[in-house]
Amino acid sequence: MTRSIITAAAQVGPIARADSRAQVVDRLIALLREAHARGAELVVFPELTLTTFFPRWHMTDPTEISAFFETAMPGPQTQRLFDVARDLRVGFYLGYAELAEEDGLQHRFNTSVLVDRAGKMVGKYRKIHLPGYDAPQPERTSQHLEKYYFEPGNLGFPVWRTMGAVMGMCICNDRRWPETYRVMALQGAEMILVGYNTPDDHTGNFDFDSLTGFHNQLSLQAGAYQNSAWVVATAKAGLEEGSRLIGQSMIVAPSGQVVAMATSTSDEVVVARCDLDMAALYRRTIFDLARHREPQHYGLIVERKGPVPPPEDAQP
Ligand code: CDT
Repeated sequence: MTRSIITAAAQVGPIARADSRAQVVDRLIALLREAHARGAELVVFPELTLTTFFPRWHMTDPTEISAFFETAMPGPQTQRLFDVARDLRVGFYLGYAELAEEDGLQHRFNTSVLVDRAGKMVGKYRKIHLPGYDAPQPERTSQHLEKYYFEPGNLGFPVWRTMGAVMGMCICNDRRWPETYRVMALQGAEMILVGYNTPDDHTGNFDFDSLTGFHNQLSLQAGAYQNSAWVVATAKAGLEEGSRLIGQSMIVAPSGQVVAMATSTSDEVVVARCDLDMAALYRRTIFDLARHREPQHYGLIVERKGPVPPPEDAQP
């Protein structure tokens, strides 16, 4: 019997700094309803879906910063979205800025949650690979201050058996790192859900920035193929407060093929039926991790941050 989940990437166009949560949630509900009308059982929203991409600004006033964060999920502003999704029996991934209290201390994370078709919160992920800087860079024309606003996630890359599949989550920059997919694939992930906000000037070097769309696709397709998983990737897109966020929301099959892609940088839903047996086929054959993966022969994997230094006698 074929196992499949009809899945939507619900791309969100620009959100202005002045837009209220209510305005954004209205847009998300409209996208959710459209996805449902097109048969979707699972909808993936972007990273930091509920506000403009605020790490582009250096704010110092704690009250101003807190306004971009959620202390509860669902909270008073987002409960409507959860209610509509439950009534329509649609599961979803939602990215948001989380203000958490742990061990009596406040922590800020770039977070996503996974909610099943009955409205139950299945899982939470906190972004591990935070890009950018922890302080403004005066020489740069645009800022990216995720390391200033967030701590690296402390939940690892868990996977969940839900909605008839094994699913994992990651957030934006995580999608560029092979470890992200591999850690989830080693736990059996069949679907990897990711939201992103990617400005087209993010390296500050035009040689690289001109390849932003290519690198987005390359990362998602390689991650899907090398790990035999569906990858559902959703952008916040368009000209947002002077920043050009790429779109290209896409659904990638375990074959590495892109089966659906957004054509705009506005609110847009793309839908595909994700056949989970396709993930199983690759994992039984070319990427049978138990039979073909050889970690004992890879040499020492050093658990350290940054590159491994070359051997002493290496030629320059
Ligand atoms: N949000 C996010 O992670 N964006 C990064 C680009 C910014 S790097 C300064 C990304 O990897 O798409």
